[in-house]
Amino acid sequence: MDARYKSREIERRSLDVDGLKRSFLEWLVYSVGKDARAATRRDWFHTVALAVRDRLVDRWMDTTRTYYQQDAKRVYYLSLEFLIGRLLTNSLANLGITDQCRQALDRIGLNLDDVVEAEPDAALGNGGLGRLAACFLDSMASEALPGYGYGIRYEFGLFEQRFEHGWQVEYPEQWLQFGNPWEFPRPEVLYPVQFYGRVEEFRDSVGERAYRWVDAERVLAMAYDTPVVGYGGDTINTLRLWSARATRDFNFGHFNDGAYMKAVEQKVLTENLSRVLYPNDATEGGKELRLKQEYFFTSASLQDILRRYLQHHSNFDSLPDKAAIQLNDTHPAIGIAELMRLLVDQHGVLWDKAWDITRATFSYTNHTLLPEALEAWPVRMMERVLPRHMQIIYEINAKFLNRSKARAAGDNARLSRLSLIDERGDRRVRMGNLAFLGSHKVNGVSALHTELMKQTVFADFHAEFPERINNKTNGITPRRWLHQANQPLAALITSRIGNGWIKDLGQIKALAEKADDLVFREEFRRAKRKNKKRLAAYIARQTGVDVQVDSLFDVQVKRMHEYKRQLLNILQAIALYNEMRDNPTVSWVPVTKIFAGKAAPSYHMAKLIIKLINDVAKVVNHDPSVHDNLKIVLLPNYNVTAAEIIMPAADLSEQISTAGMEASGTGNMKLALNGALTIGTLDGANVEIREHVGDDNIFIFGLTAEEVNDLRASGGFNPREVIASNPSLKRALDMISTGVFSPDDPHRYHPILQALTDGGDHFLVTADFAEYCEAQQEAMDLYRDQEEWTRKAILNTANMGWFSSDRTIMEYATEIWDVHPVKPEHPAETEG
Ligand code: T68
Repeated sequence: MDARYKSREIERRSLDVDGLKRSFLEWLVYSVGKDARAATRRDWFHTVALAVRDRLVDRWMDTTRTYYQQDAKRVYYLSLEFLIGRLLTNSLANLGITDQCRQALDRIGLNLDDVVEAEPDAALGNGGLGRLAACFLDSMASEALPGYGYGIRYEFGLFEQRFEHGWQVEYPEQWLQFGNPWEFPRPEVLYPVQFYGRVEEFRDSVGERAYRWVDAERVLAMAYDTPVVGYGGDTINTLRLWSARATRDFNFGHFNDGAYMKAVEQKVLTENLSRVLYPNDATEGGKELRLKQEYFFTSASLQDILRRYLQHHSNFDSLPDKAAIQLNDTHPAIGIAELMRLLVDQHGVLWDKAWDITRATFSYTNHTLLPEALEAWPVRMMERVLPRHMQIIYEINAKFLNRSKARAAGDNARLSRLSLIDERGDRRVRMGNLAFLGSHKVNGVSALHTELMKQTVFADFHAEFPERINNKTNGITPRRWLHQANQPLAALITSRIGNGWIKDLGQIKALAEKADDLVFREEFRRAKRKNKKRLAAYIARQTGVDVQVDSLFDVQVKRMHEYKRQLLNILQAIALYNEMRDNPTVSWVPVTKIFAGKAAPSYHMAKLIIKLINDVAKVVNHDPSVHDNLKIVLLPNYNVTAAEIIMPAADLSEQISTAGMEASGTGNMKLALNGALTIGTLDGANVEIREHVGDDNIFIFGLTAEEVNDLRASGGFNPREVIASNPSLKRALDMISTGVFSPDDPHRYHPILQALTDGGDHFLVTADFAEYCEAQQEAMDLYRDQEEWTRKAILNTANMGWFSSDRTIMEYATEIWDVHPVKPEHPAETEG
């Protein structure tokens, strides 16, 4: 090989400062095509990302090759969402070259932090569900598990949120606008995916009845691969995202009859399939394009999985020994019918055998109990879009109900609840039931949620298959959420207990004995203060509001939803505002209420609550009579990058959902790990957080899930009475209803007041208000005692080790997937 190329190749692997610097300068010129004097910050980001990418390609290929050579069992995580965020800091940290990179850039006169800022957020998800998938990718790679993520390469991620006159306005989010240096397009990895058409019956070679799907429309799924770097950089897994491409016949079919423009138009329409992420959070619209997205990525992924399997096998008997497919919610649940179709129609496997293989291969994670969020596709739509799948679903259902009938002894109500088809009203396919039936394991995402699954949505299935439901309490990756996002605290922890916690978060427990150490407390506070200063600067930049760094940072960041009860929080803020004005001579604990979160564009109530928070903030922040003791901010465009600034800076973590409604929550874990104290209900994973951090180190209030259930069942709750008997609540609501916060439109908040009164207060905001205010008071009182507060904050950090997604993912690996770590084999690095 030409010596010049050879030296360049070695350069590409070099991890020292000089090698990195030379790579940067070369990449800038030869790949980005810019002169150092003309390069923008974005050019430098692309340069650095490409140079860093060079340093992981070898080990990426080693990882893939090792899996292949060992024919290792792989796990395939199918998810319509991967909320990844930025990758540069993450890749550098996981490769262990952050310092070298910083120095190399320094020598060119650049600052790494500025370069990092030029990376757009990969926002291919709505919230917790998508972020969980991203944490799992990090943990699978860090635990050396042969894991692949499969999803959609949306051109537009979750919308950008801006506030105009306090109202949420959505703008397209164009993360790919300037190219994506992390991805590798694979134009040769292309699978056909069909829609519409009809099913034809025929006799196969042995005279058996068989079916084929004909006259269908065809779309191609093209792969884009992104390397997923595990901590330490040894294992580098793959995230494969599919993009829709029109077939070639589409492009040229009309050319000859002069309909060229029409053909091109058709191509654009076809490729719209992967254009945009649906911004739904927990409400399913029944939109045809959404169904097509679900089937598109699921079918392409399954074809890819079978192709990989067939490289080593000639029949499908051992598919379940070689592939575990995890369904992240029901979004990819059509995969169960698709695998049946591929096995039976395309590969000639007999039905019963195919069903055994399918069930042994799939498992399903449920993320919500909210009835309106359980996917149910109209049968008529399914028949039209996926006619063969509809047939297969009928067949699965008939066989299942027949078997159950024998045991149900005439209990028709029970049978109709077990059915895959909801026969009430327009007939619908219950995707949750399909996912349950087609999986060998079904899990919830916190202990409470899993128990409620057994008692509510899946009660009948649980009776039928008592071994199938299991719990896998969610977790978060300590790499992104502590090591990268909170460098002051990470450095402090490492200085005391070493850096083993990054890979094994359980070790962080050793901090507990430092909670009584005054010097350690002081340093812990100093780290928090640094983070709060950074957040204060961010708040000033984003909202123009100046906040006191030494005030209590009270943080509620999550999607805007009535069940999450941002309304409860803002009502308490109004009550506190009134108290402060009534008692100006009292020395108040200064409080900064920090909100952030997007509302689904069609969720009017959530958008009205956003407007209310902004309206209240405007009044409070400009009222001199509270002497800056209360500030309220609603940060626009909450995303992963904003979360990385907010989580480390919080003192108090708001986890105040109506008990029984938040499946788990993961923001609760990020905040507690970063030393915030939780104020929360006994909902989702809050219950387990309390068990780990201890009852004394968390503020629990409100009705329990059981009490909520009883209260609703008895119908014995009258919000008007509750309001009448609580003067501070009544006053807050009166202020809203008389237009104190909306003088331009005094009736603006009528729908909110209506929901709390005539509407019956479904989310029990008024019912929990008094106890919530008491808990808030307790938190403020404790905050005065900074030593005691810090002690509890340290105990929170120290006791959150169990909430690492490494723990979660290893539970999935051993209890659901039977997948084991595989260490990549690296050929000698110096080989030429
Ligand atoms: C969340 N669900 C749960 N859904 O609400 C949260 N839904 O409690 C849990 O911690 C988290 O999942 C992880 O398990 C969601 O985030 C969605 O984003 C969503 C998106 C589309 C349709 C329905």
